[in-house]
Amino acid sequence: MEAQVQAVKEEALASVEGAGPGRIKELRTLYLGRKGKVAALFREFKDLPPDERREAGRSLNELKSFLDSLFEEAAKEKKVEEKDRVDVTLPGRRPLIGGMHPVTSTIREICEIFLGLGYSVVEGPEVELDYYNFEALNIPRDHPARDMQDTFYVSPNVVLRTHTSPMQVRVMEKTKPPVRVVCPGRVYRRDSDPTHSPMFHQVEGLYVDENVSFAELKGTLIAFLKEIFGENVGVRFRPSFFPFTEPSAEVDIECVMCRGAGCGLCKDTGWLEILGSGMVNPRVFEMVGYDTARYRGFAFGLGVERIAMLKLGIDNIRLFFENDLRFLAQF
Ligand code: 2NM
Repeated sequence: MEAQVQAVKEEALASVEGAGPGRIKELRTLYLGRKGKVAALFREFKDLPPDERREAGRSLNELKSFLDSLFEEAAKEKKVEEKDRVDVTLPGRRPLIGGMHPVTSTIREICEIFLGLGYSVVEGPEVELDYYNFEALNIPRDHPARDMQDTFYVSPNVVLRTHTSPMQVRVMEKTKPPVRVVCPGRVYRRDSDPTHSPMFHQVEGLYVDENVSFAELKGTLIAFLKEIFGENVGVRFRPSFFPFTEPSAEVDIECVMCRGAGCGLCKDTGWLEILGSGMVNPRVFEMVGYDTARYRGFAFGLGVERIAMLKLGIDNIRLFFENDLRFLAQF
């Protein structure tokens, strides 16, 4: 009996060598199944003379548990091997490639147009003195724009800039005309709904020289809007008011959705407000030390997200700031 047990043991050991998971299962049945080799030995065991049974019984039970763990270990090893194997026929994993944020590409596009018209691009602080954000722009102490409702105050004399014009004041303080600059950047206002975000981006432009006229303001802004929205875009100028310009004009373009027919986007007017502009108020020039008899200028300001939303057909400003790749990867 002992010799038979040894033989089965060696045979089993040799059989698992190199066997796949399916084969190991088969081998298990072949050795440990109801009609298997171990069961056959147990049947022989019954016919042994009583004095041999004790020894043989121990040996058989040992064989059984040996085979049990042999097949179990072999199956486990197989699984690990499969998991760690590299399937060289699988297609490779493509790395995610980043792209430019639509707000950034819109800022670039806007600045590029003004660079072509001879303007420089300048950037400045987002945390700004009340003086540059309001005072120097002829926005008086009691102006509604200064209200705590609209402006983030850092301290009584320091604010998060509500527009990028304070940077233009800084440029004028340091530079004699002619001045041609555009100022892109983040601005902050206490405002939040589908088309307003407490942080958004502006580009403001300034042109100062002798004999700058309102006709040049119109020509420049029409040329700009044609580059951005296409040669055939309709443009109109409406009288408006800003403390830092006089006269002031709001500029509309024909609705990009209904082309002037009237729809939900343009509230049935056929027109969309796109930027603010005007001839720089001489009081602003006085504050930066420019000779108001000699110099005139025009200025304008626009919201970058608004332009990007109209160009790309986006109806909620939040989408720009949620960093959802399902949105961002479309651009
Ligand atoms: C606007 C509308 C009109 C503006 C004025 C100035 C400055 F510094 F020259 F006074 N910068 N930007 C301006 C004028 C901005 O935004 C709607």
